[in-house]
Amino acid sequence: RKPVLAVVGATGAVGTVMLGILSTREDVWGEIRLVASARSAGKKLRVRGEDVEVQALAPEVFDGVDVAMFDVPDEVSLEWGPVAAARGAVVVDNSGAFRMDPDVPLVVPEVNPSAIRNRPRGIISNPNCTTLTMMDALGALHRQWGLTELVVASYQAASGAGQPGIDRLHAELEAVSGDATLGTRPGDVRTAVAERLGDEPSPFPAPLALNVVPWAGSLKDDGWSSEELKVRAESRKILGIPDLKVSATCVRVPVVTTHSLAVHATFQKPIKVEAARQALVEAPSVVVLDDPANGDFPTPADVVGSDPTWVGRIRQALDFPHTLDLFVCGDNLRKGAALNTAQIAELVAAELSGR
Ligand code: 2RA
Repeated sequence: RKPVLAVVGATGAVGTVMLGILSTREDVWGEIRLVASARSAGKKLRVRGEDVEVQALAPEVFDGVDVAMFDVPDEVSLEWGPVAAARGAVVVDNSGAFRMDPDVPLVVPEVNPSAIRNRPRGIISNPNCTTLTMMDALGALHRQWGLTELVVASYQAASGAGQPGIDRLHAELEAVSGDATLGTRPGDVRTAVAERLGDEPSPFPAPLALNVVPWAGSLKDDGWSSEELKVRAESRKILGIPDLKVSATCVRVPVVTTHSLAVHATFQKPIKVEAARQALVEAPSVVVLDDPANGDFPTPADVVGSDPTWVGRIRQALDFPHTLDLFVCGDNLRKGAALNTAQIAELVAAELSGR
């Protein structure tokens, strides 16, 4: 019997991409059950070429389910993940609720696939999309040179904040269109956005159109954002380097989908560009696009909708012989969320069917 899959949060931005991914990857699933909040129950969504009715989240929807993928807010995962696990499903969760729980593995299939086997709570976590965007590239380099320090700046897309983030960016872009003087006087973009969009709540703490916003997540101690602390803690856990030195600055940019990172990575052994490039070319999920003389490097607008992690601008840090600088782009809704979750779920499916 093929395993039964539940997709919880099927109607969100990640859920929508997930249904596309499930429709195009090798079909390892028997029944696929779609689950969302009561508000969306009864809606029909297309998966594997069929219309499937969305069911409201309730304990019974997990009966007979082998694997349950969750893409819902932390508090919903916290409450319902254990309910699904208690009913026998292996939960693959994309929220932040369980990622740092020592009894919950945090998995990137290209980096630490065997971690899925140690899941005493029946829950496996999917990393945050910002961390995930650089993990398979860094995992490939770490295997050969031993990563010791990581300094990163992120350039995060609006869809990291879900469909409300996408909708807000488009609304702001419309609000600032048509006035070629905007962006030349202090506060003019903010005023134009406020005049057109009024009090409509935004997931971003400043206008994103014609701007960059050095903030993602919530405020933690000493001025750090939750997103920056996740990059640090999750990188350590996934790569299995508890004392990895990490410093991150997370920034939102007016891009719809695909996160980018400027990475300054330091290794135990001296590292040269050509050898690093070779290791990245050989990493199955990484594509190297690095020919600046011809204007070739990854950009979000070009790589959105694709599965790989794209790496370019690979340089030897001039004053640091053990350090590489590189630029990484990855679709935050695919490898950053739905695709990695699907890959983990497929590993579990293979395990359950004894393959
Ligand atoms: C963001 N990483 O980009 C978050 C979402 N998971 O906002």
